[in-house]
Amino acid sequence: MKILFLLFTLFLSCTHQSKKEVNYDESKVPNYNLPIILNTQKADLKNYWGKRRAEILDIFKKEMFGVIPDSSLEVDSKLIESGEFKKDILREQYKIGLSNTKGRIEVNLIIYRPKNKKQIPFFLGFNFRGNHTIADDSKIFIHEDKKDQLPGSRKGFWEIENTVSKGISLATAYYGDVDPDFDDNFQNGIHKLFPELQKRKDNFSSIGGWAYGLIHLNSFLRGLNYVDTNKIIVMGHSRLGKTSLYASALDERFYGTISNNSGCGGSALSKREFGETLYEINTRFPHWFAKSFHKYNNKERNLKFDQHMLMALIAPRPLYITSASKDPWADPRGEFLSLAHASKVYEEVFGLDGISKNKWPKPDGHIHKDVAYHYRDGKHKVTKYDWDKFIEFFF
Ligand code: GTR
Repeated sequence: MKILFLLFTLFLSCTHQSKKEVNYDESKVPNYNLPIILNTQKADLKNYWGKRRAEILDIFKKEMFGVIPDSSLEVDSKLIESGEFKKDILREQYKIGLSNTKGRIEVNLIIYRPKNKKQIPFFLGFNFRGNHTIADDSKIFIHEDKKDQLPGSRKGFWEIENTVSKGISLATAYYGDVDPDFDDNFQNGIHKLFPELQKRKDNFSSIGGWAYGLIHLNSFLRGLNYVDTNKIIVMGHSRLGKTSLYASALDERFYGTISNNSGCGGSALSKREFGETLYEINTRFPHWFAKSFHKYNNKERNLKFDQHMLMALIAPRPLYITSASKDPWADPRGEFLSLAHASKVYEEVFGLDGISKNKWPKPDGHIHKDVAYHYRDGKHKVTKYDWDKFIEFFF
């Protein structure tokens, strides 16, 4: 009997699928070896990077976010409403159709832009609760699926007047329009247009789907005559900050990238196992990543890649990572270290100014070089402090 019990315990510990206590103690971070991004002595690093970049992107597709459709969807659009929101701030609401032979989905995109300006730079990002929550603007259509959300309730996350008064536009859509955020075995949203991509281990995931959606919204914006196509910055918070990193890795037309408090599976190094772990994230949100990523649950040490490599795929374009001091679940220090390691590519391949030699700033400290980081004192969210810093860095 005793032997049976021992064997059973051994079996349980071998499967490693059980919940480990979440670690918030720096002294308990395991010793880890980070996979090296530039594993070469070659002098011609730019040439080498072309191949290495493709290899790393392939790892992220196969092992983490899943495959992305080869082809683009058809994009159709209709301007359904426009008007003046506040003095010199225009609002436009579009219905954007994304389709192929299997079907069509509709994304509601809202744009706020400065009046009388051409060649306007843009922040593009998804919102969590419907467009009607992003401003106190009674003209915004209430999202059918988000009627429970109060109009304007998320205006502090977006700070539209602040941004637009500085000559910058904002475009946003509810992320659930692209793919509803629950595990339905990929039957709805954008996935229903690609059923053939679901049988594989590196299946088309939800973060993959959102990123693919952002790529199409980027294409749409580029077709508007007032957009500065050289200055479209993809922005995302939390799960959508994980998405902005992947979207920018896939779509080099994005000029800049912001990943705000994106934590596990976003900016934070998984191998530190600090705060949210792969077991935690894959258990609670099994649809966010490809099935192939689940084998790393409680086995972070087996990863042959980590999040610094995802950031490196964005080089040499400006990249902004943030953390918040009251957000240990996202592992602020791991978010900073990830950017410090990714900086090697900015510095060694492109001769840019990274943060590899910088110390982790204190709360409310920031570092703005060719990449940027700030550590806001406060909670897991987006605030005016964040937007002010983004604008300071990018413009
Ligand atoms: C949490 C999740 C995080 C983060 C966050 C969010 O529950 O564990 O990884 O993405 O949600 O997106 O708000």
